[in-house]
Amino acid sequence: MSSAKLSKIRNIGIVAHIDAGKTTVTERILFYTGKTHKMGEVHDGEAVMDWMPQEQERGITITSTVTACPWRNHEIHLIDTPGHVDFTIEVERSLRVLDGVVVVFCAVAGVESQSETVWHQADKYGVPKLAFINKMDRLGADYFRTIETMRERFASTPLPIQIPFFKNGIFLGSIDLIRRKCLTWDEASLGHKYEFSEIPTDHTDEAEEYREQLVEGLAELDDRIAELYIEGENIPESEIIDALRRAVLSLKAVPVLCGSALRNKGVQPVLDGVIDFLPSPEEAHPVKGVNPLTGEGELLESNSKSPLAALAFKVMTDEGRKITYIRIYSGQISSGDEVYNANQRKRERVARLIKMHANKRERVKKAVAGDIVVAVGLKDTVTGDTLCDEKHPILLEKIKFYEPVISRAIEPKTPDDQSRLSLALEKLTGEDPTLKVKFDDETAQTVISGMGELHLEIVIDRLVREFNTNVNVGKPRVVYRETIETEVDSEEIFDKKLGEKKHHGHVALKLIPNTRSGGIQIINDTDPDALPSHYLQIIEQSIRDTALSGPLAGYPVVDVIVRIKNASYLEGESSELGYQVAASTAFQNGIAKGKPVLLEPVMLVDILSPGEFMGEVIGSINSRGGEVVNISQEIPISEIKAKVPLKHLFGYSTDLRSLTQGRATFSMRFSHYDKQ
Ligand SMILES: Nc1nc2c(ncn2[C@@H]2O[C@H](COP(=O)(O)OP(=O)(O)OP(=O)(O)O)[C@@H](O)[C@H]2O)c(=O)[nH]1
Ligand SMILES: [Mg+2]
Repeated sequence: MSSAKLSKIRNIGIVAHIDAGKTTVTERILFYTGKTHKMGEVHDGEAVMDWMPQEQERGITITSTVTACPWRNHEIHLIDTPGHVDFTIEVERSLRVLDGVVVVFCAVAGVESQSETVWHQADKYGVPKLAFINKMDRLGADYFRTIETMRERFASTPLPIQIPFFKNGIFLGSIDLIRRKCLTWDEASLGHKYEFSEIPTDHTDEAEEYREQLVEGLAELDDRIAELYIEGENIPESEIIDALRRAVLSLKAVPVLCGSALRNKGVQPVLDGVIDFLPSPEEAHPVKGVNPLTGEGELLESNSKSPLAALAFKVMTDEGRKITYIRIYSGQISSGDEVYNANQRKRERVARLIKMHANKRERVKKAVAGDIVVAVGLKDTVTGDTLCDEKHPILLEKIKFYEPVISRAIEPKTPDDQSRLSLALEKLTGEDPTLKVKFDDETAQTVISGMGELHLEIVIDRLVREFNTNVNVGKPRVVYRETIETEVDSEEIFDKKLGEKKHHGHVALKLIPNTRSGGIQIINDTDPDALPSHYLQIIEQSIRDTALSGPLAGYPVVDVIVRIKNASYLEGESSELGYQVAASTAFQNGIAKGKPVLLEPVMLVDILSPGEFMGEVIGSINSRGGEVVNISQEIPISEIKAKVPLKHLFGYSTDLRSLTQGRATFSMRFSHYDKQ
């Protein structure tokens, strides 16, 4: 593909808090770009993008869905992501492979907690944004208040390029500040047709005032506009669009638009905004990789002629087959090609390439830099692996995963279920890096752990429906961590003859309590010449493996600094097995001596409630051992942020609903681990 073609691609994600309207916006996009001929509604269980039965029944998105659609001679690859915090991994990995995002806000609820989280995630990956303030048709919608909150909370400047247009209190469309036009949508065509007309005279003053603010805001960020502004020139449309594009790509500004996806208003300008302001793969922040042979960093060129570099960002089972979503950063892949998996150091064959449209597909022969496609036939590739050219190996940065905080024991109902269970769990964990499975020897139960109650509920539902495996399920339980409270020394010598061979290993460790969230940190204090370096790697790996199960209740050990003080070497007798056992035993004994304690997950809870229930809400937090960290009292909805131990939050949504006549909502995300 020539670079002219690359400039006509946009890889875009739609991200936001749960229920902001991401899927509804995406369904309109598919409809207006001619990809679907019928508009599916989330609340009817008919959204094309929410194709899993679990999504349709609950009216929420669980798994991110990729689709491609044409607009203004460009090709937009779109990923609709879930807003529920249990599925954050879906957002994280989407942001990792996207070049730009549309952040959707609900005009009534404003900037909700998960929108804030995804905004910061996008900042972390340097992804430019466009903001769409949705649900302008609802009572209590407040466009400017939402923008004010964005200004307070985010580093980049929100610049409204539209203001809402109401008539007799009814939301009809928007006023385009750049083009000085009024946009209204035709209801009969379900918003397919829309009209640019002159701004009604009673709105011209307001429109000019906000246009002036837009130009002033841009002048502060862009020298070219500043010049024209000082000269007092009338700044042409094209200059504003170009300057805004520069400001968005450099992460300084975010254009803001408004609409009501459900009422079919305001969606096409979002597509225009994607083309006008968000980057093509060539303009996206350059992707870095490391050459595994030299350890040196390399910047990748977004070019189909360069050697292949692609990231596997999602693995799924589709009609019993394993499929792998990949983003190609440079080079190209044709079906039938052999590619090199640099993480696994293995060659893999791409049997087929498919372009996805929600859950429908189109076979393609070739995919090039900038594309997001599905590869069929990759047997060993897992989420986060890099596919490349064996002659030019490269490792792209891994995707960050989250550690599970909730577990449930499951037991197969019949021997047939038993035999299906392990295969089913293997497939599910292959798809979902945040799902962990452990077999508990003592109780002979399988324990699955994940990000939250909903996450595990969906896993169990899929076991039954997709894998025909019936299980009895235990209550949800908190996943604790273990750590030590005092510093200890621990030394171990392993010396045994196994068969004809002697095995020697000697390790002396100092274990020191680390700060919270410090993890396991291993520091080598031994003389560099004392021990061949591969034995040191064995010692480190053995410590990390042993830390997966602590002495108190088998939970992972965290927050310990491990100093390797000494490890003696005996020529001819030292062995891998010797150091492995010595390190494991020294670590285990040390933790048991170091006053081990349990750490519990504490969640950051965000409650939105009408002001009249504040007393009840705060009372409910206190009674659960929580601590209120912030209250912002606003009309009509107040927000309370609190930190509450996860073990006290089971069933909280039901309690909160009954306390507030169903009018408060809450969301939570992991905050930190703390002593009980
Ligand atoms: N009044 C009104 N309701 C809307 C609008 N957009 C979406 N909704 C409704 O809001 C609810 C949630 O919409 P979704 O599109 O599923 O929201 P989402 O952001 O995809 O939600 P998750 O994927 O679960 O995070 C649905 O009932 C929609 O019909 C709008 O513009 N106005
Ligand atoms: Mg959705």
